[in-house]
Order: sequence, then structure tokens, then C-alpha cells
Amino acid sequence: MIFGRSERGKSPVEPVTLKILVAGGFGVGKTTCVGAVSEIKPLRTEEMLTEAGRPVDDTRGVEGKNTTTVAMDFGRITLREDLVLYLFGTPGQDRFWFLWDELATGALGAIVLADTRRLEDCFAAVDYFERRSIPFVIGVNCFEGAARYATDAVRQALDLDSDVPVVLCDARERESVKDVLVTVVQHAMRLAAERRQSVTT
Ligand SMILES: Nc1nc2c(ncn2[C@@H]2O[C@H](COP(=O)(O)OP(=O)(O)OP(=O)(O)O)[C@@H](O)[C@H]2O)c(=O)[nH]1
Ligand SMILES: [Mg+2]
Repeated sequence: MIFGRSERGKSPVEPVTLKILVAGGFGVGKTTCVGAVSEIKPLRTEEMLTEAGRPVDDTRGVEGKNTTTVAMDFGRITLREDLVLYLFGTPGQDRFWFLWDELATGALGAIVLADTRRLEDCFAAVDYFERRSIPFVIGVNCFEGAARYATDAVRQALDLDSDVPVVLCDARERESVKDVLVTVVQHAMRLAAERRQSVTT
């Protein structure tokens, strides 16, 4: 072993690092999602929801929730030895919109988490990524007690382009979130290849 070289003399693989956003409405499971897959202790910026915030914080449908993200979540996952994702969870509340442009800079793609009981809460995130041509997939976070809808019904309700992947997931399950991340990376790669091709032809 000579200064960090592996025993067999192979040069260490320099991984490609990609930035992925985890977005969606208030309390849809963004912080949970980053925490479920991150291999490092996720950085969180949670603050207590207070009585003072009640008039501005719309907690309908998430009454059990007592903290909220005020800046971002940050985590990391190695998908393959040569591919590392940095995950940035956005704050869910409208009053933190000013942070989004900062977080979105350099992002390869995004997951928009959706709760079918409050589907309209993810409209703003969908609009945001559509306008900026940032590839995104919809991750329907299947809360217990929420009605299950076919992915095509969700696609229709959100008026999505036919090529936007919609996947069902459980934000608490590592493997489930990992599947959504693989989907977003593949989708972004496919779009990038298509865009390259349309430039060269
Ligand atoms: N049953 C169930 N509960 C979930 C799931 N995902 C998240 N939760 C719970 O829902 C609540 C909200 O989760 P968070 O991860 O804080 O949501 P968030 O989107 O980060 O919220 P904000 O940052 O405030 O917008 C927490 O109490 C979670 O434990 C899920 O898939 N199923
Ligand atoms: Mg959060």
C-alpha cells in the first residue's frame, strides 16, 4: 500500500458526483426520504412548528407533525463505486421559496414527492422544474390510509408529459427511495442524450 493506492496497484476510481433535489409540498416526507437512504448522518435544519407560525404554516393533513425544514436536508448515497449522489431536500413551505434557486443550481435532476391526499401541494414543485427544464420524477409517497391510485391516474391529475416517470414509493424505506433515485438518474441521462442528439442532428 503506497499512499492511498490499493494493494493490487489499481488506481482508485474517482466517482462521478451528481446533485439530486428532493422536493414536494409541506410534510410529504422529504426529510424522511433523505434520512432513509443517506450513508452519512444527514444534515437537517429542522425547527419546531410553533403556535406563532400557525397562521402561516398550513398543517392540514399533517397534524401530527411538529417540526419543519427551514433550509435544507443534505445526504449522500453511493449508487455504484463510481457514482455518488448528493441529495438536497428542499424546505416544503412557501415562505422558504427564496432558497430554491440556490439549491437547484447544478442539479442533475429532482424527485418530486407527492401525497395523493394533497396532490395539489406538489404543483408548485412540478412547475418549478418544468420551467427550468430540470429533469424530475414523481415519487408517490404511499402513506398508510391514503387511497392508492394507478401511476397513470397521478400522471393525468398532475398533467405531466408522458415521459415523466411516476413511481410509487415509501419514503421510510431505503430500497424504495433508492429505486426512485435510480429512476431519476436514468431519466436525466436519457433526456441529456436526447438533447445532445437534437443539437448534433
Ligand atoms: N406513514 C408514513 N409516514 C411518513 C412517511 N414519510 C414521512 N412520514 C411521516 O410524515 C411526517 C412528515 O415527514 P417529513 O419527512 O418531516 O416531511 P417533509 O416533507 O420533510 O416536511 P417539511 O420539511 O416540513 O416540508 C413525519 O412525521 C414522518 O414520520 C411515509 O411514507 N409513511
Ligand atoms: Mg423536511
